[in-house]
Amino acid sequence: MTFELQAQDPGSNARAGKVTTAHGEIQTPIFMPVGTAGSVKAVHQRELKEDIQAQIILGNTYHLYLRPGLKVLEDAGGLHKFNGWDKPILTDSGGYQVFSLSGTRKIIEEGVKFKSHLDGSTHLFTPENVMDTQRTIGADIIMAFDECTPYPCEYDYAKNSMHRTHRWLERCCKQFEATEDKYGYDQTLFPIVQGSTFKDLRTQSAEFIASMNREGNAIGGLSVGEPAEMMYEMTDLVCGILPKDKPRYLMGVGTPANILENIALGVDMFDCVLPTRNARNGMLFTTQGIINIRNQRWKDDFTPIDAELGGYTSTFYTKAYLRHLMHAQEYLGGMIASVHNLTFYLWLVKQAREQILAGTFAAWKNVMVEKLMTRL
Ligand code: PRF
Repeated sequence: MTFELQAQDPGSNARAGKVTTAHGEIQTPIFMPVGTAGSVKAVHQRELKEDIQAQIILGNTYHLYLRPGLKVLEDAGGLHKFNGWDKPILTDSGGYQVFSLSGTRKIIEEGVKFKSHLDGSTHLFTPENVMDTQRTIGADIIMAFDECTPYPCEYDYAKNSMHRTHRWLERCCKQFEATEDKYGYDQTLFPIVQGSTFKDLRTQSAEFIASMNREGNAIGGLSVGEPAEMMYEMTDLVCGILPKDKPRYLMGVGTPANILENIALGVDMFDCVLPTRNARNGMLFTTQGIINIRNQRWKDDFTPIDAELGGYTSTFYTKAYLRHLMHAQEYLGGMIASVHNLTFYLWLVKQAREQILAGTFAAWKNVMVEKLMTRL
C-alpha cells in the first residue's frame, strides 16, 4: 500500500491524498460503507459501484469469523471472491465488536474470551489469531487487535487498557510479519491509537503508534458517547503527532458534521453504520439537511428524494413514495434509503476533496456543517 499526499488546505489541516492498494486506488478523504458480514446491508454491489461510487468497503472480523467461518472464506479464495467486490476492502479486527456485541467477555493478557452473540459458543481472540483470521479474510487493509474503552472511563482503567493495547500491537506486528498473504496480493496492517479522553494518554498512545512505523494509522476509542468537542480535541492532538505522510483513519465516525470537522483536523478515512442504520429507520441525510421520511410532511411531496445530489436512486424516487414504502414496511424502502444515504456520504467527501484541492475547504466546511445538520 502507498499513500500520496496531494494537497493541504491553507485554512485548516485538511488534506487530499491517494491510497493505492492491490485492489485499486482510494481518493481521500474517503468514507467507507460498512459491510459487517460481507454485505453492505440492503445494497447491491452494482449500486455501491455505480450510484454510490464507493471506493472501499469495510468488513468485520468478528462477524465473518463466526459466520460463515474461516473454512468457507478460505475455500472461496478470500472475501473479495466470496462477495464479488473487487475493489479495496478493510477489515476491523473485532477489537470493538467483541466488546459491544458478545454477551459475556473476559479480558486477559493473552486476549479476549467471549461468547458468540449468535449461539453462545465460547471463543478466544488473541492478537495472533486475529492476524491469522484477517489473513484468511484477505482484506487489503487489516486492523490491529485493540480494546476500545467505554466513555466515561476511569483514568487508571484507560491507562492500563492503553498499555495492553500497545503490547497487543507488538504481538500483532510480530505475527503479521511472520505470516504471508494467502491469495497473492499484499495486505497492510494499521495500528490503533487509544487513550480514552485523557490528553496525556492520547499523546503517549499516538507517539507509540507512530513509532511502530506502519503504512497507515488509525484513531480508535472516540465517538463512544463523549461530547463532539471532546472528540475534536482528541483528534486534533493525535493528528499533530501521527506522521503527515501516512493516511489517518478515524474509526466509527460519524455524522456529516463530524466527518467535515475531522477532515479539517487532518483525518483521511472514515467508516460508520449511521448512513445505513438510520436509513432503515427513515432518517435521510440530504443536501438540504436531515429529514425523517416517515413524517406526515412528506405524504404528498412528489419531488425527488434529493434532486441536487444526483444519482439514479436519489433522483428517480419521490419523497412521498419512499415515505409510503417505509410505512408499508416494504424491503424496497430500506434499500432506497440506504443507497440514498451512502450516495450522500460519498458525495460529501468528494466535495470536501475538491474544496481541499482548490484551497477553499475551511470556509466551505463552516457553511456546509450548518446546512447539513438542519432538520427539515
Ligand atoms: N477500535 C476498533 N474498531 C472500532 C473502534 C475502536 O476503538 C471504534 C471507536 N469508535 C469503532 N470501531 N478496533
